[in-house]
Amino acid sequence: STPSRPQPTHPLAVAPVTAPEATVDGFVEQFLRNLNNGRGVALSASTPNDRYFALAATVRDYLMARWLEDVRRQRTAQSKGVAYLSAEYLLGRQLDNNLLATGLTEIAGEALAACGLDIDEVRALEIEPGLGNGGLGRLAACFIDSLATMGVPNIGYGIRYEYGIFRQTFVDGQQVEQADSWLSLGSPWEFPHPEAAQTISFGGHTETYDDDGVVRSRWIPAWNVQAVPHNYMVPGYHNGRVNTLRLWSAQATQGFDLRTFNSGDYQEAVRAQTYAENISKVLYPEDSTPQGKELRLQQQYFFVAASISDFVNLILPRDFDLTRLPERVIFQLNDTHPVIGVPELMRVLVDEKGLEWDAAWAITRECFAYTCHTLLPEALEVWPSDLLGRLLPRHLEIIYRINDEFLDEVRERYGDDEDRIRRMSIIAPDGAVRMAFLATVAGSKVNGVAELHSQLLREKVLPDFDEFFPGKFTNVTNGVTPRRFVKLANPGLSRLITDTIGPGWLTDLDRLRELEPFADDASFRQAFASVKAANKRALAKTLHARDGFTVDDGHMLDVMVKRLHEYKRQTLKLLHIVSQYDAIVSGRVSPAEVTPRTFVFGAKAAPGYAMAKRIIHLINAVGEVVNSDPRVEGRLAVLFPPNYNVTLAERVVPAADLSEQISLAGKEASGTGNMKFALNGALTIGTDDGANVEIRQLVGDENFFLFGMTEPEVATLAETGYHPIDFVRADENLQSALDLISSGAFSCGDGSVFEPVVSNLVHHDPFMALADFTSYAAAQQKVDALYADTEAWTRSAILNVARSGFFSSDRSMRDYIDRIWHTPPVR
Ligand code: Z2T
Repeated sequence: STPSRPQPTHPLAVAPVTAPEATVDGFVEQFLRNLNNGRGVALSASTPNDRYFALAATVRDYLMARWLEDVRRQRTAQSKGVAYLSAEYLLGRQLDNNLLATGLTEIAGEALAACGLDIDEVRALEIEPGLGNGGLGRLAACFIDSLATMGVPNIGYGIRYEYGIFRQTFVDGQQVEQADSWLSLGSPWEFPHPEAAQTISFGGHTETYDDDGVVRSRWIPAWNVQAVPHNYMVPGYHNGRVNTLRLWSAQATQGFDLRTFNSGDYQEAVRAQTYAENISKVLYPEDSTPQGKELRLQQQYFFVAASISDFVNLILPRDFDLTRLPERVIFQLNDTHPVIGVPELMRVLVDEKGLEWDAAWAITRECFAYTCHTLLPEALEVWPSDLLGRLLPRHLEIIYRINDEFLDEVRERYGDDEDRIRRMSIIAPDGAVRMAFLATVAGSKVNGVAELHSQLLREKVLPDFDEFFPGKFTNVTNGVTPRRFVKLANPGLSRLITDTIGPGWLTDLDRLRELEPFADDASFRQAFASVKAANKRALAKTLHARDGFTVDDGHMLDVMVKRLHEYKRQTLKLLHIVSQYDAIVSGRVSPAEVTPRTFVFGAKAAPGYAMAKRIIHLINAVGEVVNSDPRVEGRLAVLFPPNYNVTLAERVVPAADLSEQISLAGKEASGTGNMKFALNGALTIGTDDGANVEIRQLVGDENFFLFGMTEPEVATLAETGYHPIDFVRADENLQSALDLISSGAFSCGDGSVFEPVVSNLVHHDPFMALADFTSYAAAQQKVDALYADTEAWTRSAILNVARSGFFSSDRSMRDYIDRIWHTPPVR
């Protein structure tokens, strides 16, 4: 029931509260009010956590009136908005971002100083919400930042995991996971609304019934949970706009479900409660190999059903004509994780709202669009039909009907081409539901995340669908938010850019082009190089405090940070390091001939991915040996700070000289780290894969170190038969690097420790690292040569920055709006 609307008579009550005054005095007063009234402590008695909470609350207070206004507008205006459905949001820290958005950074610093506090100390307390695995979750966070900055109505929907991506530690060089209890001290950024909880049902069976002569189906669920919304502000940059991120948390219901779940047994009732609340307990840490677990399907349905109901029943007016739903919303499916939303919207429209099937299907097809983020076959989600039928029996029925009608259309077009029908069926021969197919059939558009990826998606993964649905497939190349990854992460570079080309570039990143002529300006190069040097020193400080590492000032910083996966080929990089080390210790080169480099790795392995964990162990083992071998004379260092996350990325990216983007061609859908590095003036050594292709085209061949096979060459080699041993025999540096690992040089003489890694490479090498080694090593020599010419290197680095404006997520959002969403900004 809707509560009655208040009829205020007091003039202060007719509009949302006004923001505190944006002055140091105004900030101090509000901060102290929040500390006293919100935390219940005096400044003199406050803990660092009290101060962090009060500071966050103060920033919130400046955003509140704008937020309430945008929420109101969302309900009353007739405009179309984006409902972004994503199981992951890798947000990173909020405080600095929200200070930046509001323009309060300096005022806040001064205000805290006036209270005798150091804002840097307060800022350091924030635990980042790690509600994502990697690129896909971080992309969602960049997109909602851009939408707010562009004034496009958007709600991000997702899951409020109690535990985000695990905290990685190393014990004897091996990954050990710890729970990420990011909420243990509470979060000052969320607004929980338990009173607005949605009931989400599961299990049971379906039955048919007679509805005035029409046979209809309905779902009799067996149990349910409450989905409690937690709202977060998503402020635009300097534009007074604030969108909403709504994350759902699972809470057990009392009553009905507990009774059906047990027979009055208290122990059992408590168990059932735990079972329900497990749904939002923990993020699945697999980035590319979904495990097909029932709990994961529960998570997916849980947040998608809550989100669709929220939009249809609460955000739209009560009497809204649902045939016009596509005029008000596009549900963007961030990979297949939310695809169960397709049959859910059908169920809502047909079973709950009483629409005819055909009308409901026409609406549904217009309301969804699907983004695919992978090409790895094992990453394409499928759900066994028995599991789906047990958990969501009505949805399985709906999927069967969607498939039957779709295959009828295929038959109409192609006749009884049974082979094609088998290939295109949403239901696989073993009965499993292919979620990417369902998304493709239902989506108004299907997009890949970089040009090459979209092309391979059309030609190799879904060719039958591309032929069947002309115009449905499109590309939107990923992007990253320059607010977080340039302005916040790299204040030095940002200042230099603004001093050189004026302000405005941060919301119009193509304007970085105006830096191009300055690549030839010696004093600009000098300034640019000193920013990079300062960023390196800042990283060195961070790594020293965090992990006790030392970074030598004169070293090139060579960085590979991303999830650990064989297709990304951390082993290729490692083999090159080992071969350089080998060349020194075997006396083939003198240390003086080696360009001094510090290699930085950052990578989490999925906890069940044994090979990935062995590779982490090997990287640490190599580091241990190389870093302490006096024969190296300090020319090489391998650093592997544990627990790489957004917060660390913001330190590492601006400090990097060289960005390693070395996946096997055709495997990395896009990559987004590659964009962050280029925008911060690192040069890329990379394969012709994902968005590397576009980066190289934009920055120019001469400012990019390309190596390795192209995707067609990879395909040909795979077809003709790949024998990694041939490549070992052809390159003696590779041979001896492998031999050195096998000899136990990095495992106290025990060659068996890393034997699985070596033999997997030599005998299988599923991602052809050995085939690309020679070419990689040659490209690394070119890196050394250019690095030796400081001025030429800096010139290239500047051109990387100047020519990477395309990779702003603002541009990605414009592309989605123009090609897929048709949701213009609202003034
Ligand atoms: C992920 O981060 C990505 C793809 C996935 O496929 C799953 C996860 Cl968790 C199911 C990454 C891609 O690997 C990367 O190339 C891309 O840049 C990123 O998504 C964003 O599109």
